[in-house]
Amino acid sequence: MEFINYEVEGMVGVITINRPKALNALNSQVLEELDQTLDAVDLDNVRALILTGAGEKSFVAGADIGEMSTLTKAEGEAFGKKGNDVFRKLETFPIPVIAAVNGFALGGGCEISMSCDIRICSENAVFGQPEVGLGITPGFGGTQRLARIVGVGMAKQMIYSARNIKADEAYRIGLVNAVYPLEELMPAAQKLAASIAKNAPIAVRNCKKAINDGLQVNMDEAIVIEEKLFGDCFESYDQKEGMTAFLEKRKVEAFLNK
Ligand code: DAK
Repeated sequence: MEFINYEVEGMVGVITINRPKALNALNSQVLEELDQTLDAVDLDNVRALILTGAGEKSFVAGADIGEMSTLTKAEGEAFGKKGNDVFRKLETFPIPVIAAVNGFALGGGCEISMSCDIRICSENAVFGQPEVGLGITPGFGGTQRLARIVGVGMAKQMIYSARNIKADEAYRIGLVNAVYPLEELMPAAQKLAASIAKNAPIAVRNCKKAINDGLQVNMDEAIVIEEKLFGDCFESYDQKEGMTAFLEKRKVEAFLNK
């Protein structure tokens, strides 16, 4: 792979978008490589992912403006679909994904971070949806996910005005869960990922699915989704081990993802 690095440490996989000369902007090749990387994740052994950008300046500075500038309507639609498919794959990926936002997260960069389950960022992070200043709408889900995360009023203000916001404001409006000095960001992401990875994997996956799927339907249907995923945990080795350990007043020996 030219633009994606993937490393596994323990039960955590780290995906790094590695195109620092263009501030990790998303061109077609980056999107294809990211798609292939997600397909290759060993879900038997990896229990959480971290997504970050190479270098100290940028997470992802958006979709590649050079590549987009000459697209026809049909090509623009195809590019949008390519991005949307991989972003959706990330959003519905069976295991949790943490975005460690280490700098610019503009346009498609903000959008890819919003396809992750959790966002944390460095103090130099900058978020924004500058598309209307380029004559386009956000095309990788920004109009939909930003409104769901920070609320309709704030999302409309950010998108209509194309104003970038800094890390402290992103934290204040709930776009990120925490802000760290740059050098502490990846250790914090690793620690968070490890705290997820130590829990029962089937239960964690079912929680992700319950939250994601439940948000798409009304409360009556959402509760049924939760019931089914709750029931699905029973008779698993991990459910038996988790509850037996509690009753025997001992620590869980190991969750085995079965
Ligand atoms: N695309 C391509 N190259 C980029 C880039 C981008 N988004 N952002 C930065 N670069 C490149 C620069 O061109 C420059 O390359 P060289 O000139 O060195 O060859 C290099 O990265 C370093 O950038 P700067 O020299 O500009 O660095 P500065 O520190 O001065 O400025 C900056 C950093 C992030 C403020 C600035 O680079 C900037 O404003 N970048 C553009 C940010 C932006 O507007 N991002 C949103 C892109 S629009 C859709 C699908 C998707 C989308 C929309 C629709 N459908 C098909 C419907 C998504 C749209 C977007 O994401």
